[in-house]
Amino acid sequence: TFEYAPAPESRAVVDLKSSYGLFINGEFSDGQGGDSFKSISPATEEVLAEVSVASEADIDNAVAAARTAYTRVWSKMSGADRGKYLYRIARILQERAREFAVLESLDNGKPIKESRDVDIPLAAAHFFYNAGWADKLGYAALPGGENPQPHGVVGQIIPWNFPMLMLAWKIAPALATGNTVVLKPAETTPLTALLFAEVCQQADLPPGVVNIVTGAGPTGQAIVDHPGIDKLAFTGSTGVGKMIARAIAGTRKKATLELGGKAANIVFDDAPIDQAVEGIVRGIFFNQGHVCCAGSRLLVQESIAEEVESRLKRRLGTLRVGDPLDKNTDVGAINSRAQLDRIVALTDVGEAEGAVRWDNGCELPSKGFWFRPTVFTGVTQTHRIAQEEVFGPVLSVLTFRTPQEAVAKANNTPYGLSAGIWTEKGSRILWMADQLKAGVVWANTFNQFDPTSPFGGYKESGYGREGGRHGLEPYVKGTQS
Ligand code: TXE
Repeated sequence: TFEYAPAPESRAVVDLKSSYGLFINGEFSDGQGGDSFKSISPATEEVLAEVSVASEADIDNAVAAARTAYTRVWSKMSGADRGKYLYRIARILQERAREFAVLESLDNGKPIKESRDVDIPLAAAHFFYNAGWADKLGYAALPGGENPQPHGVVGQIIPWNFPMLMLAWKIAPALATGNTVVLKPAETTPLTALLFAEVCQQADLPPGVVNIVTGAGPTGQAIVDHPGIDKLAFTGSTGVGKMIARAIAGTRKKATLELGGKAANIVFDDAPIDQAVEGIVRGIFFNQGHVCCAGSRLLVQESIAEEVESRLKRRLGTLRVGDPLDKNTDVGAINSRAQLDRIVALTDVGEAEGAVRWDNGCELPSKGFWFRPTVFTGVTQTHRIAQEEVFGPVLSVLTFRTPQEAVAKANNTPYGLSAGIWTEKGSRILWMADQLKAGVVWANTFNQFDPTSPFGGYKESGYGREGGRHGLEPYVKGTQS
């Protein structure tokens, strides 16, 4: 292990407060229950800030504020005017991008080059994209035809792996379609959502249109159960997703659920190998593997398996693991001790079940939550590391002989969120994409995201789509989810 001093100059762009309240009806206030929790830096374990816990009474207030804003202001406003607010928010996000990126890396542990080049620019892009729809909903082919109707007040619960990006995926289409929002960020990464609340003030967004409430599971549960919520959107674990589906069964509430994944990244023997190796690395080590669509299973054709494995190990040796604020870092910190414990437990099972474990042997910082980029070879379909989401920097390698076998193995998990195919043959790409039970299929690339493209899963990966025109659908009446 080694000690490092977090890069101080980039940290200075963030005006970190020692404590944060809830953002309800356009203002910050402490939670009524008086409880708070600590948001800590996963890279150093230092306390970044004390954050209020929203109680049931606070959720009542947030929902009431959202309802009033909906009936008096937001539902009366023209789409063009709603769009102006969204454009304004998007521009402020661009102006304050550096501040958001540094705060995201501090609170989440992800490398600054990812928060700087992916999370924050994409979050702004989602606001721009949805702003463009706000006055064109009649052309969006949504239920409701020329006059699609919003649900009203939407409760949104998001995870910790892409805090700002998930916020943008949720808030931008909800607002564009005329809903108002009560959003809860994850308890390990609340800070960029609270900075976003400042952006709402800066954009003069009418009070109550966006409310940010912080806290853990019980706060989320209070949103799910609140009778004043018309629709829910959730991204997180399959367990909590199922619980939400049960909680709203028999009520008028709708829910969009984006849950886990166990994507196959499928490499054929005619693939451009160097590109494929980069795609495998990007597929699983991007964001420490805390990615629902991560390419956590490599399916490699038997004839090239040995070569791919050895190239992969060589490439992993070059990954720089460490300070999230260092521009050269490739792999940052694991988001929380709880997540690190889960990764350790499941990788121990992988070893116990007989898979061969290899890690890149890099030095790890002495404080914080860290896990070395790890590869398991000799994995079979029944191994738990081939079936369950590790949600960490851990790749399971399986082999196949024929395209049919690749499809059968790729589809053989409870999930169906994404998949990747590496081959020179266009016809094979089309055939595979059709056979794979995955909401997103990438060909000769992986983990590419764009606001114009819908994202979402099959099977236990959830239902409903986010992004693109399809991402507007769940926010208007007359849809299934
Ligand atoms: O998720 P939770 P956790 C998977 C991944 C990970 C595992 C556990 O495999 O290892 O889930 O992560 C809120 N009612 N994913 O425990 O608990 C919670 O406060 C309402 C995949 O962190 O699902 C947070 O805001 N809300 C995933 C959000 O749910 C509740 C991303 C997600 O946390 C609640 C995250 C309740 N009873 C984890 N309990 C993906 N699809 O990207 C918790 N929450």
